[in-house]
Amino acid sequence: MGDHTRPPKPRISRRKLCIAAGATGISALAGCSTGNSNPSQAENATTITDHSSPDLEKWVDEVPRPGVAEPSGTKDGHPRYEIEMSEVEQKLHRDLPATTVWGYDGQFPGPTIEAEQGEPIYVRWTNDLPDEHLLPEDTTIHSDLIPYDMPGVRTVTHLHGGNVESESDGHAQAWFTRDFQETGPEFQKKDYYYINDQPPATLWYHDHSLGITRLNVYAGLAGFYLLRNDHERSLGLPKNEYEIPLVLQDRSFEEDGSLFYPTAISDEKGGSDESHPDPSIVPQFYGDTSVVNGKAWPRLSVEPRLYRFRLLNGSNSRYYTLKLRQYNESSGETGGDGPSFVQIGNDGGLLSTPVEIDDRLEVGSGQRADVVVDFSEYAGETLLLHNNAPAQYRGRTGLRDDNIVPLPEIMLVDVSDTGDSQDTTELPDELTRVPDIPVDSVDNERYLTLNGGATDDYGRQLHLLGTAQERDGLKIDDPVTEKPALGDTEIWSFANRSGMSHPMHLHLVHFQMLGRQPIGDYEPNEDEIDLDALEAPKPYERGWNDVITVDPGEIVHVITHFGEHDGLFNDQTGTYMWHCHMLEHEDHDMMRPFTVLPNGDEDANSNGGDDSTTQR
Ligand SMILES: [Cu+2]
Repeated sequence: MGDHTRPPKPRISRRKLCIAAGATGISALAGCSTGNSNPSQAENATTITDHSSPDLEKWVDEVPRPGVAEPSGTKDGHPRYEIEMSEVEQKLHRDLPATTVWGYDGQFPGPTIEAEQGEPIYVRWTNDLPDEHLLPEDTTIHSDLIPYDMPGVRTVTHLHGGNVESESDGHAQAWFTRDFQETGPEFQKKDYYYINDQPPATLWYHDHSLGITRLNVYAGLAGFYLLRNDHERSLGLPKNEYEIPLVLQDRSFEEDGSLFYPTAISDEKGGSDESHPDPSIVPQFYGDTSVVNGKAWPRLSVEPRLYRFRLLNGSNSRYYTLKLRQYNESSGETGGDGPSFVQIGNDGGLLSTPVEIDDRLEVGSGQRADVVVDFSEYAGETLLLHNNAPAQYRGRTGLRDDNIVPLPEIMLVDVSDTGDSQDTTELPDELTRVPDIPVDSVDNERYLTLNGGATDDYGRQLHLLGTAQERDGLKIDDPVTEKPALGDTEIWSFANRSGMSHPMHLHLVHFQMLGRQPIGDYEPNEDEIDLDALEAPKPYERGWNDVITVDPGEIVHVITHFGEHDGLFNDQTGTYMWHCHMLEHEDHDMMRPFTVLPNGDEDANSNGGDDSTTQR
């Protein structure tokens, strides 16, 4: 479809720009820290806390709707898409010069793929990105696994939440460069096959390349993938202009409109450590500007009626705890509560019944919330989509790090005085059948640890995932320890031994949360999982999930079935990833493989919990 022969645009790297700025005395050029007396840090090393984005006027741009992808042809009788990743200039705010971003089909966020249950599609994700990365790349990350001297930018697209074959899953080492010139060791095919044999859900696609997922997604490589079916359509949920996908992201900018991403780690005093490489990966990223569907500080105009929002946390690290509040635009003050979110679905599809979220709606990185909001009582009012999650989210320990900005204001909502159409939408009491995965069918229990105690060769904190036997953690290229067999039901118990919350994600499968408990209350070699002792899932944690938040000092138990379950999902074998979805953690090094073995393979194992059985 596209012309792949166009040469890459010449570009001056940020480092060269900063050197040039220093030489000409333009010290005010944003992003080039000056007066750095540390000889081992180049002049461009900038921490998160060093940087402030331009002070943009809020609420001047309307929230755009993402475009919709169109197939370019067919393959084996199914629609075939060809979606190119390329570097484009895009206006993210009225007063900000155009920003260089990476888009799918030239768009940030990428175009929405509209898919239908039971109708497979093919997608060829193509890479037409420049030779040099848009953002400073730390070449010490997985330097034994990544050929950093190779020309080109590595990309691979993962369909997040997709119950897909392993060859099309977007394995972190299935990366490829422009025109597939170079490919990673796990690369298997160019045309990804999405069978779409799973319940309708808010899925999304994003980059998943080993070691630079955080940078590729930050540059813009993410988009929605909405899977629908007749049953969902029969529910009469708000549709067309009343159904709006919203990807919430945080970004930071330079004065010239370019994206800012830190290159050095802040310590408690706000400095950076001279022993670190430059640029260095950072432990987490928190931008100071809210970006929704690719617009900074936008406003959304709605009618006084029901809307359906497909909320996606597409930020690298940030948590959102959301509520709509009344808002006085002239004074900037927030007032009382606005309409509640009524959650109708989460990561893996519809809930069995709508759930009104009385308190805050928590959405961790990678998570989706399918919500309905009734604006009919708020005609003529202005509302604020308000977030009260601290940047360094700690769940219920309540610790905060004031060094890093919270992001309380996400988006403004203008409710018009009158609607264009008579709204007859009514939410049904029952949405779909969500069959429980029975705990008495469990074949294996796995005790999986989340750790923050290790450091890498440069003394930087390393987050690692471990097992009951290797509690301090394993690296991505250590042998696969999680090998369920197709048809098995397993409980995965995520034990968070680190100091912060982590949104844990499994590829391929959706799971149901059984509950959470303090880490000391369950020892897999001694205890059975006592379901009655667990704290119940939050309303937004019900149903099918593929990301779950595990707060520090707690264990979260989830149950999943590998393969078709009760007429839902489908059978797949092969290797997939499970990881923390904070992208800085995923890159460094909180990601591990799991392999679904064919049924009857004797290698299928349990890593802990061994002979213990679940008490019910
Ligand atoms: Cu994490």
